[in-house]
Amino acid sequence: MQSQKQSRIVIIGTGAVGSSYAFALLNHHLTNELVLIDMNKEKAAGDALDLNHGIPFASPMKIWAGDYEDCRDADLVVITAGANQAPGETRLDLIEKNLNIFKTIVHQIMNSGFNGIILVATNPVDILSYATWKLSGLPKEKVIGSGTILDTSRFRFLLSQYFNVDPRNIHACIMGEHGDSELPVWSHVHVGSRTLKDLVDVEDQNVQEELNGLFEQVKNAAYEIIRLKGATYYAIAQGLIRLTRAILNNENSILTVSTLMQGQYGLDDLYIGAPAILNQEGLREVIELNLSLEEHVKLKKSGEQLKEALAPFRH
Ligand code: 6V0
Repeated sequence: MQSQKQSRIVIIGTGAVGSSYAFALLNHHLTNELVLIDMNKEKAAGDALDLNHGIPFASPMKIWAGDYEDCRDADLVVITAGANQAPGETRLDLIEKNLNIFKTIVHQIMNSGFNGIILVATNPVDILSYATWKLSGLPKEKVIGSGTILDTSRFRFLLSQYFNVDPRNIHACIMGEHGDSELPVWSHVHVGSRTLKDLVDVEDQNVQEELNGLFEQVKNAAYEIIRLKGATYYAIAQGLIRLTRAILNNENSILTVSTLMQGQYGLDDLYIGAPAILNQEGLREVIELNLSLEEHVKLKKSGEQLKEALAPFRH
C-alpha cells in the first residue's frame, strides 16, 4: 500500500546503506519528502540530483540535500552515518568511533525541534540505539534500532531454501545482539503453520548439523559479504523499507528490532533485538516469546555482552 499522507523522512549518512535506502524509498514511494544529510555535503548533493532524475520513472516527491533544520518537520529520521566494519572487524569494534559521531548527530537533530521517530541502523546498532535514546531524551517508543531485522531476513531466506518454501511463509526470528552473540529461536520456527518438529527429526544428528550450519551462515553473512565486496547494503535497505512502512502506514507489524528492555526476558536497561509491534507511534510493545531454556540463557548472555561493551562509555 502506498502512503498518501504528507510525510518527511530524513536520512543522515548517505553512504552505501543510506543511499540504497534512499533509492528504495523512491521506488516504494513511502514518503512525499526525502531529505539527505551527510558530512560529505557533495555526496548528499550528488545523490539528491541523481535520485531526482529518477522521479519521472517513479512518482512525484521532493528530494533534496538538506541540513539538520530540516529534521524539525520530519516524521522519521533514519541514521545510517558512521564507520562500517573493515574486513575482520566486529560490529562492537566500531563503538568508540560511532558513539562520538552520534553525540554530534543526535544533538543537532534534537536542536531542530524534532519530535518524530528515530530509526538507527549504524553499528553496533544495539549500543547506538541505546545511546540515541539517552542522548535524545525521546521516549523509548520513539527510538528504534534495526536490530536483528536483517539477520532474521537472512534466516528466513536460508530456511526457505532448506524447505523449498516461499520465504514469506517462513516465520522465524533471530534475537539478541545484531552481531556475534545473536541466537536463532528454533523453538518458534514455523513453515506455514507447521513447526520444525512437524517437518524434520530434530533429534537426528545430521539434521542438527544442517540447521546449525544454516545459522552459522546467518551469523557470518556480513563477514562473507564484506570479504566479497567490501560492505553490505541492499538487504538492510530493504529491511529499513519494511520498518518505514510499518511505522508510517501504522501497520502494527511484528518485526525484530532493537528496543529498550525493561524487565522483558529478564533483561533491563539495554537495547537488544526482539520481536516487537510497530506502528505510527513507533514501538507499541515488545513481544515476550516463551523461549526454551537454552535460548533464554543465550539471550541473557547476549545482553550481558552488550552491557559489558557499553560499560566503559556510560557516565
Ligand atoms: P559508508 O558507505 O562509509 O557511509 C557512511 C556515511 O556516513 C558516509 O557517507 C559518511 O560521510 C557519513 N558520515 C560519517 N560521519 C558523519 C557525520 N558525523 N555526520 C553525517 N554523516 C557522516 O558506510 P555504510 O553505508 O556501508 O554503513 C553505514 C553503517 O551502517 C555502518 O555502521 C555499518 O556497519 C552499518 N550497517 C548496519 C546494518 C544493520 O543491519 N543495521 C547492515 C549493514 C551496515
